[in-house]
Amino acid sequence: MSSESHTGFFISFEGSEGCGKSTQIGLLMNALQEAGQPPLLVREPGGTPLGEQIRHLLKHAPEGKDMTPEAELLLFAASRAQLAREVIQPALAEGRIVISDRFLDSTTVYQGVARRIPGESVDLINQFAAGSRLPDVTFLLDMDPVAAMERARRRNEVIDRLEQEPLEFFHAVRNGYLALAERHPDRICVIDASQAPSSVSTSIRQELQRRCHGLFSSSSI
Ligand code: Z5A
Repeated sequence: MSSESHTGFFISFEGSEGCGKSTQIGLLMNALQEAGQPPLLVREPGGTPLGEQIRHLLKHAPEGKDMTPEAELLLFAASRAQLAREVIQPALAEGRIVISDRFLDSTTVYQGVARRIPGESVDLINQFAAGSRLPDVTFLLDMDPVAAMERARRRNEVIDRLEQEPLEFFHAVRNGYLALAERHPDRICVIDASQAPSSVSTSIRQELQRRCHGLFSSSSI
């Protein structure tokens, strides 16, 4: 699919909680399977046995209650460092398509913009943790955070530590993502996530087809 030094294809999904990442990833997984390109799916934080323990600490463990922004940043980075080397890089080296539910842009925006950790520190730690391979394309599912949160609440799941932040936090996240997309227009593709799931999914497949010509048959877009 690519040159020897840049094998496989790496796709990440980003956006506020409830914007529809899992839904769209599921639809894309099905489409890629039908196209004969079964992808590998990973999530952040998590995706490895170590990363899943870190996920629990970050989201639900009582020990995380008074976590400092700096400790939070380093835990997300530790999870990513393990995932990148244990799972993502080997799969890409085999030429596979890898889909990640969040990757380093989440840290740039949540810890950098919303938690106000200086950008230079976040960039340095992100680079160290993720290594040299960045996503080939990132789908930013953009929508009003209040509407996204309402969608998420309808699932009736236990509310985790990050979800308890005030609304301003999630507005900062949205604005942070949009500013990041302006800085990386070639990599980050902004999709209107307020549309129906099938329309969002079509926009994503069309963009992938544009970047990887022939990935889908024209009848499946
Ligand atoms: N975080 C961080 O701070 N720093 C980092 O570096 C990283 C992460 C990597 C991870 O949470 C938290 O960690 C996250 C950021 C932070 N915290 N917050 N807040 P997570 O992994 O548990 O969850 P999430 O990534 O935030 O997403 P989510 O809650 O799983 O939502 P989603 O996957 O984007 O949405 P969904 O499950 O597909 O859809 C939500 C509901 O809406 C569901 O009932 C769907 O059926 C429905 N839906 C989906 N699409 C539509 C459309 N188009 N119309 C109507 N309804 C829809």
